[in-house]
Amino acid sequence: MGRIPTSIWTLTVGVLVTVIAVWVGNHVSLFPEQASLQAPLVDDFFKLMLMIATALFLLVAGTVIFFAIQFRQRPGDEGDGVPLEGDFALEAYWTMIPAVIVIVLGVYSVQVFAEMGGFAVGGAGGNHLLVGHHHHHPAGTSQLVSHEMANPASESKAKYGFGGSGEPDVTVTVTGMQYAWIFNYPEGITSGELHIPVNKNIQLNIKSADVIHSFWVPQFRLKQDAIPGQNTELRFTATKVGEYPVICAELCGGYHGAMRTRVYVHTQEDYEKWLAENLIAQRPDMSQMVAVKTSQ
Ligand SMILES: [Cu+2]
Repeated sequence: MGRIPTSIWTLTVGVLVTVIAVWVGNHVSLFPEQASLQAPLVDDFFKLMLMIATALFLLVAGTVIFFAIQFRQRPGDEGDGVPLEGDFALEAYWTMIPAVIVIVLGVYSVQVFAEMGGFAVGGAGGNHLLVGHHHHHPAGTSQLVSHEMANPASESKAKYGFGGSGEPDVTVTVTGMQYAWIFNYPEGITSGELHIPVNKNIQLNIKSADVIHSFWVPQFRLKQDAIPGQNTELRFTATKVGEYPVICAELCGGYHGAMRTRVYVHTQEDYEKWLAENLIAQRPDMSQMVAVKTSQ
């Protein structure tokens, strides 16, 4: 072992650590399935972090183990160790390398944030669309009444969240309250579950009726706070038909753990069917609401 130069050893260890780190990054999957266009952006970023973390772990743990064995106390050795103090080159390296890693991750994360629409909040005016939508419906009055009751704050643009520049295909108002999520559709439907079509540009206008909640769908890799008095926005495209959990990710009270529902990603056809079925099912309630309103 003594005959092999240190540089060869360093190179070998470096190559080995890199190969293992890259393999771990590409083969170890800690996340649930990807079900949105945004998911791969988050996962690629996590993959890079996992590679760096694996390499650092191997280097640190490897060095500790190697030194413990190589420089262990030999029989009959009762002396002190060599008096070492400070090493400028070494300290410069172990300051510079983490600094570079942090800067690279920082720049990359901002890029992912931008690609997901983090800098384009309120850009498309999805909230305005909600208001303008009534004109397309012949049953204008009933739509308007039920709608404004459901969305009192629908005109205010979101300041926070993930937006987009194009017009959304489907806009849903999401209300977080202790301890449930309520979904209001422009068509006048109110649901306890989120139903959306696959491969469409979805905009959620998120608000809270009481305390701070957080709308989270792990399979979409998306999470957005519901803040009382301040609407937020979430723009995404679901890519896989299926059923995924919606979880409140902000401790909001005693039953926070039970604040869960589902998001159903349908084909366009099934989504339209669901819309039609629920329009019919909810119509009696809607005309009742109108009747009450007019009789006052
Ligand atoms: Cu909650």
